[in-house]
Amino acid sequence: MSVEVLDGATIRNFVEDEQAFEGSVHDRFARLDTNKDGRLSYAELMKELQSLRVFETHFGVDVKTDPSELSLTYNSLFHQFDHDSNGSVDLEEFKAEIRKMMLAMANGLGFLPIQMVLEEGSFLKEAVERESSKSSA
Ligand SMILES: [Ca+2]
Ligand SMILES: [Ca+2]
Repeated sequence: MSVEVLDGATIRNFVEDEQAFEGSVHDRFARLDTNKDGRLSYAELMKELQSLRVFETHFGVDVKTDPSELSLTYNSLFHQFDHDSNGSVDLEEFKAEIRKMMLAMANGLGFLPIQMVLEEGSFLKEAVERESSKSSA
C-alpha cells in the first residue's frame, strides 16, 4: 500500500481511456474469478469491493464496525452489480458497475486533490500510475 494524491480528473481520465480501463477490468476480473467459470460469485466479488475501499471513500463507513450491517451493505452492493439478478456477475456487469462507481467517486472528489491510501493493483492505484507515467513521458 502507498499514499497517493488523486483528484477527480485522474480517475475520470483513466475510466475514459477505453483501452487502459478495459485491460485493467479484464485483468481484475480474471484474477477475482478464482474458479474460472467466467462469472463472479458473491464471495469472489467481495474481495474486489474490499480492495476498492468503497466504504471509506465512497460511503464513509468504517469497515470494522458492525458485521451484520456490513453484510447487508455487501449484499446490496452485490445486487447492484448483478444487473440481471441471476446470482452472479459477468464481465459486462462488472465493467459497467466499476465504471459507474469510479465516475461517482471522481464526481465526489471534484477538482480538489486528496491523499488516499491505495493498495497495489487497485483500480485507483492504476489510475494514479497511468497519470504519472503520462506526465513523465
Ligand atoms: Ca467464478
Ligand atoms: Ca448477472
